[in-house]
Amino acid sequence: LPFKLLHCSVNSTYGFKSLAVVRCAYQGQMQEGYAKGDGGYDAFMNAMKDILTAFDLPVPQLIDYIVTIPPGGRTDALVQTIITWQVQRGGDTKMLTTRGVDSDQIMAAIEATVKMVNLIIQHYER
Ligand code: ILE
Repeated sequence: LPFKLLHCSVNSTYGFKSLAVVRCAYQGQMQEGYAKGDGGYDAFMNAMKDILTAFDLPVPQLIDYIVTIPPGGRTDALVQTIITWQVQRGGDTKMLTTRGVDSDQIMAAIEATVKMVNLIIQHYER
């Protein structure tokens, strides 16, 4: 896949805003984002916005975000996150849905997000 997540740290603390540090690679270049947010995923997406903008890639809008675990779940259960995005590029609007699965709920969402960026590249870039 052309767009890669190299490193990501999301920090949630009680009483402070969440913080995210993200490093991504695309077309032989590296970009880093550092942002706070209202929740870990918001912090991650704020960092991603800077990275996507630096790479001149469209920043999608989140439409829906669904988190599920298997019935009779345990705290070590796998988490599935399904995210729906709206992407605008040159007058064209698209809806995309991606899915991530990981035992860590924030990483499941991050996996879905990286898939979304690669789908956007597939649709809009050469
Ligand atoms: N604000 C939350 C978070 O950052 C959710 C994001 C609502 C989809 O984790």
